[in-house]
Amino acid sequence: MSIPIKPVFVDEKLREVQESGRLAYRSHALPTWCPGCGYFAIVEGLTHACNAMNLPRDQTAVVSGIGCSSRFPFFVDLYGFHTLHGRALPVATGIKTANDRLTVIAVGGDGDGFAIGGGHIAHAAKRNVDITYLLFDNGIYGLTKGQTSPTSAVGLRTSTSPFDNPERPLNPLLMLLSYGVSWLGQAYAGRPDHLRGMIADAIAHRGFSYLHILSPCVTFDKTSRTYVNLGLQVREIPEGHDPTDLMAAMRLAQDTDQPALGLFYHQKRPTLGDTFDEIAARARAKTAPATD
Ligand SMILES: Cc1ncc(C[n+]2csc(CCOP(=O)(O)OP(=O)(O)O)c2C)c(N)n1
Ligand code: SF4
Ligand SMILES: [Mg+2]
Repeated sequence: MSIPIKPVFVDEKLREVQESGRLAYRSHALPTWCPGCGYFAIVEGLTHACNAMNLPRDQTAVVSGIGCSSRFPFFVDLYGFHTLHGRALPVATGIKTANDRLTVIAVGGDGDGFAIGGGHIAHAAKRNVDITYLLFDNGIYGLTKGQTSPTSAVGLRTSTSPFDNPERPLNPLLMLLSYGVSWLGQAYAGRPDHLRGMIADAIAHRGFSYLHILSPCVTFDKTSRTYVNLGLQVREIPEGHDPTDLMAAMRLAQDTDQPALGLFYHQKRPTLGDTFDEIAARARAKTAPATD
C-alpha cells in the first residue's frame, strides 16, 4: 500500500492563488513569522516589485544571513541562499561577480547587518557592487527572542538590557552615506504601497542600492518601534530635497526623531563589474601579441 506524501509547509490556498497568477513570485511556503510582524509587508513588497518589473525567476537570486528576516528566501519563488549569520553581502557579491546577468538581492536584519556582519557593508558600498540590500530594521534580535541590537533605542528593556538599553543606536543611513553608497532610501512596513515602489526603484538602480525598512517586531518590542509609534513618527521626504546632494542627504539622515520615507540619495558611477571589465580589457591589451 502506498502512503500519499503530502509536501510539508505547503499551504493549499496559497498554491491556488499562486497558480492563478495573482501572486506570482510567492513560494508555496507559508511564512513562519508571528502574526502582525512587519516582514509580511516586505515579502509582499518584493513580490509586487518582481511582478511590476517582470523579473525572470531563473535570473534572480535572494541571499540572506540568519534571523527572522533572513528566512525570507523560503517565501519567494526565486533562487535563494540562506547563508551564515552576517554573511549575506559577501555571498551576494560573489554571486553577482560570477554571473553579472543575475539580479541579486541581499536581505537581512539589523543584527545580521550591523552587528556580526557590520564590516561587510562598507566594502559592498565602496565597491559599488551592483546588488540591492534590503535591511529589515526592527531594532531588536527577533529570532533569538529579543536581545538588544545595534539599532535598539535608548531605554529599550530587553533580555540583555534588563536595566534598559543605555547605548545610543547606530545611524545606518548616515553610515551608508559615508561608506559611498550609490542609492539610499528608507521605507516603512506600515506603508506597503510606498514600500513596494521603493523596492522596485532600489532593484532598478545600477550599483549598490540600500533600502532601510523600518519594521515592528510585535512579539519582543511592545514599547519602542511599534506600529503606533512609527506611524506617528515617519514623514515624507521634504519637497525640494535634491537626491544628488550628499550633504542634504546626510542632514536628512540625522533626523532620527522623524524618519523620512523616500529616496535620500543616488549617484551614477561605475560598478564593481564595470571596473573588472575595464581591468580585463587593459590586461588583454597588455598581453596581446604585437602585430606588425
Ligand atoms: C555566528 C552566530 N552568532 C550568533 C547567532 C545567533 N543569532 C541568530 S539570529 C541572531 C540575531 C538576529 O537579529 P536580526 O538580524 O536583527 O534579525 P531579526 O531576527 O530581528 O529579523 C543571532 C544573534 C548565530 N546564528 N550565529
Ligand atoms: S519575533 Fe519579531 S521579528 Fe521575528 S517573526 Fe516574530 S514579530 Fe517578526
Ligand atoms: Mg532585528
